[in-house]
Amino acid sequence: MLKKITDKGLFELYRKNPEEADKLLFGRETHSDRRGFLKRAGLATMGAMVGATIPFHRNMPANFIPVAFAGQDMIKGKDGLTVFNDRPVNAETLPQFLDDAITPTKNHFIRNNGIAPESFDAKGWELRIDGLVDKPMTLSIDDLKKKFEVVTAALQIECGGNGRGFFNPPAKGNQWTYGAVACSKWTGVRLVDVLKAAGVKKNAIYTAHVGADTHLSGKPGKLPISRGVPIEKAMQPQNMIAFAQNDGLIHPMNGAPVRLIIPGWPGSFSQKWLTRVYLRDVIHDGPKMTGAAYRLPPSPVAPGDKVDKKKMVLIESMIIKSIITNPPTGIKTSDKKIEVRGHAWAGDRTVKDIQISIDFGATWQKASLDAPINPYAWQNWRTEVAFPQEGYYEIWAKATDSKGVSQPHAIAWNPKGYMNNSMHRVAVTVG
Ligand SMILES: Nc1nc2c(c(=O)[nH]1)N[C@H]1C(S)=C(S)[C@@H](COP(=O)(O)O)O[C@H]1N2
Ligand SMILES: [Mo]
Repeated sequence: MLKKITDKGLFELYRKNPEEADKLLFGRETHSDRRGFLKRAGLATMGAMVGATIPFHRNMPANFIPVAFAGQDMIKGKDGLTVFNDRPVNAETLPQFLDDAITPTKNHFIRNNGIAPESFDAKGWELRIDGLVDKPMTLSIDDLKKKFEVVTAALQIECGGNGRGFFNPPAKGNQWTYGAVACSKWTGVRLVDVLKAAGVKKNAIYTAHVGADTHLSGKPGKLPISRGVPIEKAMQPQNMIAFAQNDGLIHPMNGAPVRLIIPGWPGSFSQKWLTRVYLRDVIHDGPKMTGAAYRLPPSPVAPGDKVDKKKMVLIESMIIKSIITNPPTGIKTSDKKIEVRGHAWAGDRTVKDIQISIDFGATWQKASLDAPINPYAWQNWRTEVAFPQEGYYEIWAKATDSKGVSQPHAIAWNPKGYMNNSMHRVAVTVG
């Protein structure tokens, strides 16, 4: 097996047999157990591949791909990501690499349902706007720039399954921990301006989004994902057809050359490699819009309960959540005072308060919280905590939204593993 991995390379092995590759490298049995560390054989292999021993390998999180591999095509231009798989590519960002107020492109997570298109070239790209509109249009990226007002905004995108990795019993799908969220600065045109130019017909009630990626099965014409939003949501001015990320080109894995951004709602609405938006007079029923996809039980259920698919309801706005980006979990420090900081967001709402505890929730201190720099940007916060003596501490963060709803301790379990907004906790040892 060791030979297999050195002969073929890590990514080849991941492509052929992800379970086996994980087990070999990280010594974990299933996708739901992420606690593995590099085991002896895996460590030797990883060492051979980076060309040296890895003295601090015990600190390497499961699945963490060393930056020495960043030349690999799938993650070129990305850094600090933990890769779950490469077909399709799925990779999240460790909380400490989400520390910036605006997420650098290299740290923006990747969530692909299918195989990315072969070309990310803006030249010749066509975006079709049709369905229930008065004037169907085909637009180039230059047309977008010329015909519509160009806008820039920091917009937060979170995958609906972020935090799924902590579900017990586990829910199938990517075992995201904290890092399927980002807030890059995007430039593009407003979706509403484009829809208005096309003329929204009276009977249009839903959008439908199509991208240029292909289905894992390779079946021509079969879409990996096509989601849509109610027309009232679509007409909100913050939704963007974006052609730039952080003043540069959009990263190929983040949807170059053009993508949709529907901030505050599950990331799945934000179609990458956007080729078509059409308007419908029914709730869109494309792939990942039907069945149990992106749906929650109508009322809370006990962990493991079976829920009738037909009763499940579509997720719209994401909910109040926060992340601690400093300190990184597991650090040892001799400082009795440290700055704790991170971000908080609340879907269509705003965050009004963030509280920090270092005593397992007995007492809380208020952190200083910035207003969003524009609607649908995440909000940055910081505070200093003082540890009374040496020892093991946990820092907990709890945000509250504009309607007074706070993050819970416990996970609101649901069959598909969505919307885990339980408090983020990091471990600190002082001494
Ligand atoms: N065309 C296309 N768009 C897509 C997806 C996809 O698989 N194909 N994944 C969606 C999901 S589930 C999420 S969470 C976001 C993630 O955006 P990112 O990969 O740029 O971080 O893209 C969305 N847009
Ligand atoms: Mo997602």
